[in-house]
Amino acid sequence: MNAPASRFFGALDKVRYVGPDSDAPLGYRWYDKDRVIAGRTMAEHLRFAVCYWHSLCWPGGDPFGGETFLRPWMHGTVPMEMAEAKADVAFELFRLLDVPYFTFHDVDAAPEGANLVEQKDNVAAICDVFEEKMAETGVKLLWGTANLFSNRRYMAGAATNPDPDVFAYAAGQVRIALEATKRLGGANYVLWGGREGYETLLNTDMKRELDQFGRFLAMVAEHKHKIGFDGPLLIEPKPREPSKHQYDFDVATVYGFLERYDLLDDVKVNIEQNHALLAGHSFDHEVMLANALGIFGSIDINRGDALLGWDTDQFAMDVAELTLVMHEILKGGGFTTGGMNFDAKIRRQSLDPIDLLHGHVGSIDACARALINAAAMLEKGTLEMPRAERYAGWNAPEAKAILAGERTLAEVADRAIAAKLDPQPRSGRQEYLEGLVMRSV
Ligand code: XUL
Ligand code: CO
Repeated sequence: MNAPASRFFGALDKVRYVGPDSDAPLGYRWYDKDRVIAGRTMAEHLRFAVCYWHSLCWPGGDPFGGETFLRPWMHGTVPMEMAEAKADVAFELFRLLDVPYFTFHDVDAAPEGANLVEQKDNVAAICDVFEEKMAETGVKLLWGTANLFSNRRYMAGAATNPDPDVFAYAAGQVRIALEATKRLGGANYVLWGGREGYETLLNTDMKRELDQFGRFLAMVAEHKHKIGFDGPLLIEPKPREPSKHQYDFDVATVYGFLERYDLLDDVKVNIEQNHALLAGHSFDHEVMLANALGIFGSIDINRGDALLGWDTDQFAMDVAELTLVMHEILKGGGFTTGGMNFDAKIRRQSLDPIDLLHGHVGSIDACARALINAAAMLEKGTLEMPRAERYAGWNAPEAKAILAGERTLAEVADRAIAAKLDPQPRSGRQEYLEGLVMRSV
C-alpha cells in the first residue's frame, strides 16, 4: 500500500511538553506527562487514548457531502493491505502524540468479514499486526468493541432485533471482539447500543426488546468470566442518534437496566460529553451520578456544539467544563481501568495530517489544565467545604438516626412538633460558588 506513516505525517517530531509560554507551533503547554499531581503522574491520572474510528476511518463526509479527506489507506484495492497501512499510520499517530492507549471497533481495524468465519480470521490477522506494534511502541489498548450498528443487518437493532438470527450474529461478533480485546490485554470492553432502541413504537414490543438486551449482556458477562477477561464491560449511554430512542438513554436509565437484569457486578458506564448533552444533562451531572451509583468506568472525551444539537464529536476544549468533570472524577478516586478516550473528530475542512495532531494536542492540554485546576480545588476544598457545610445538619445524632432507619415517619413528625421546628431557608450561594470556580479555572 502506498501510505507508509512517515510519508503521511512527514518528518514531524514527537509532541513534547514545551510549557505554557512557548511559541512552538506544536507542543504540550500543560500536559507534562511525568509531573506528579495529587500522588499520580498526569499520564496515570488521565490515561489518554486515541480512537481508531474518527481519526483513521472517518472520511470527512456529512449528510450533504461526501469524502473530503482522501486518506490514502482508504483508497487501496486489497482490504487487508489497506488495514495494515492504516495500522502503520495509527501507531505513528499514537507515537507522535505520545499517548499511552488506543481504542477500536472490530471493523475499524480489520476488513469486515462476509461471514463470521471470515470476520474471525480478519480480526485475528489485525491482532497479529497490533501485537507487534504494541510491543514495539508500548502503546496499550484501553478498550475494544464491536460495531453492531453500521451493517444493514443491524438496521432494526442487534440484541434487540426481532430476528433471533441477527441476535446470534451480533453474539458472534461480540465474542470475536471480546476475545481480541482480551488477547491484546485491553483494560475494558465497551458496548454502545446505537441501534438498541426503536424508530417507531408501532412495530415495537419494548418489554421483549429489553429482555433480549438484558439476556445479551448477561451472555457477554458470562463469556467474559469464561475466558478470564478481567476488565469491566462498559455500557456507553446515549439517548438517540441513530435511533429515535435508545434504551441506554443516560446513566440513570442504564443503572436501572443493570439492576433489573442483575448486571451491576460486571458492567459500568463509559460517559461521553456529547451524549450527556443529547440526554439533556451536563457532562459533570453524568459523572457525578455514575460515581454516586458506583458505576463510573471511563470517559469518551469530546464536545457537542450548542447551536447544532447533534453528535458533532468535536475535540473538547472548554477548560471550565472539564475542570468540573475532573473534579468529580478525582473526588471519586480517579480512573481505575478507565481513561480519557478521544471519541472526537476533526472538522471536514481540516484536511492536513497535522490537523489530527492539533485536535488531540489542544484537547489533551485542556484536560491537563482541568486536572491541575481540579486537584487544586479539591486540595483547598473549594467546593467540598461549602458542600459539607450545606449538609452539616445531617451530622447531628438525631438526623443520622433517621437515615440509619432508626426512626419512623410518625416519630420524626412527632419530634418536629415537640421541638416546635420552624426551619428557615438558607442561601444556596450559587453566584458565590460560580465565582470560586471561575477563579480556579
Ligand atoms: C457513537 C459513539 C461510539 C462509541 C463506540 O456516538 O460514541 O463511537 O463510542 O461504539
Ligand atoms: Co463514544
